[in-house]
Amino acid sequence: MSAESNTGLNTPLVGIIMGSKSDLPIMEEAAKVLEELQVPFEITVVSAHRTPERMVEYANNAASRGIKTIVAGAGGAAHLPGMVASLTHLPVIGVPVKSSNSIDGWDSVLSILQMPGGVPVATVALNGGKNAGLLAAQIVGTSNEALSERLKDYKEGLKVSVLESKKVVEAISYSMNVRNDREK
Ligand code: RP5
Repeated sequence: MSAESNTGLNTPLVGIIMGSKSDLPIMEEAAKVLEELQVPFEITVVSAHRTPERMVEYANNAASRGIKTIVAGAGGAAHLPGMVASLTHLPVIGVPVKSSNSIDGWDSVLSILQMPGGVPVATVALNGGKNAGLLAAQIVGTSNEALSERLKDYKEGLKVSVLESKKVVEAISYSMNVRNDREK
């Protein structure tokens, strides 16, 4: 699965990987936002524990294939993001997943967050697939003017939607006040 870009960039720039297919509902949020922002990506399963050789191969070859950043999600004893970061110079964004083998999510968060000095993983919130995709787009956008413009539009869209929701909320409180005044 990959997204086509209208910037002339068609090879995947972001690699989305996850420890298990069961992580997909969270990790596809990263894919969706990359698609929306027209950032070409690839998405696959790479398990640190069940396919360690595949993990090493993926991390070793990602940069030479043109990948600029890797979004890695895993749950429980979530070693995938940290191990991939140990094998590549590319920025790695870690997504802690609250999975079936996760006690309460803290295990996933801390496994990804508490990296030793020298091997950073940019860790997003628990189940934060969407923000991971956005952060990946922002990394790619630092060297892509068209994408950086789309990111500015995206941020502007957030502002507009909050201002719209503000109107709806204020209209509710206005009608409640009117009703209260009538009942007095
Ligand atoms: C982790 O174990 C995976 O990333 C997943 O979050 C969790 C459970 O995997 P499954 O048992 O659902 O395959 O390695």
